[in-house]
Amino acid sequence: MRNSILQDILKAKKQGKKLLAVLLDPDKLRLSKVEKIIFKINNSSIDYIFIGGSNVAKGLTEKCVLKIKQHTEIPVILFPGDYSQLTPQVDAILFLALISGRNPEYLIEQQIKSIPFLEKNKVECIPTGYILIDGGTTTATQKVSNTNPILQEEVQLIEHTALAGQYLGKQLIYLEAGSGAKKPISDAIIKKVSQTCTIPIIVGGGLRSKEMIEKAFDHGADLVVIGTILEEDKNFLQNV
Ligand code: 1GP
Repeated sequence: MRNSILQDILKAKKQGKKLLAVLLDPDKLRLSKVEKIIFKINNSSIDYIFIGGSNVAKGLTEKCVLKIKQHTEIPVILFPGDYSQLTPQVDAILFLALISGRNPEYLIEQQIKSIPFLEKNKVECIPTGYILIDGGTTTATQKVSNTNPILQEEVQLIEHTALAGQYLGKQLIYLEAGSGAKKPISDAIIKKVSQTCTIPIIVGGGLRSKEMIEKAFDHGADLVVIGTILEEDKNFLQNV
């Protein structure tokens, strides 16, 4: 039997192996293009395919996952914008709590609404503290969740939020500048959070070059997520 995704991520962290994921948003992905995109992903160093978005029509995530799964063995991890995106064909679900925000809907309500699905379907769930940090644009997450991101200057607040997440039992911390961010998560934030937390750190939002990805890894990111750059540069995956 295959290891759980979380065990794989923990093992990679222990071995100092850095992980790279692509984010595919069902709302932006055309089903007819999936095969071509997955071909490129299969021929790259991508470790995981994240799937999810802030505004996805009901049933679309499942259609995308089924199509992706026809063409790859790379694990597919659901990164849901809300509980309606839950689908059983994924290899794991990031069970998110938006701990940077103060909206109970995204701290506990959505998680409760997920329970009927989780009771019915046996899918690995990874408790993840999701921290939205200002990336210089108003993100879809911010609008949908009706919460404010933490300012990049508030390094100590970000560090304490991440640590509180760890004490609450989260297994991963996701530092998110937002898809298409102008300012990715700063080196100082990544360094501070990765030095304080013992759990793996995911970093995403606004990373648009190989150098930026490497810099995030060098400062302590264990897993980096890229999305927008794949739309902007169709050949990007050949070089990472
Ligand atoms: C969003 O962090 C990811 O969660 C990806 O961001 O689209 O800016 O690469 P980008």
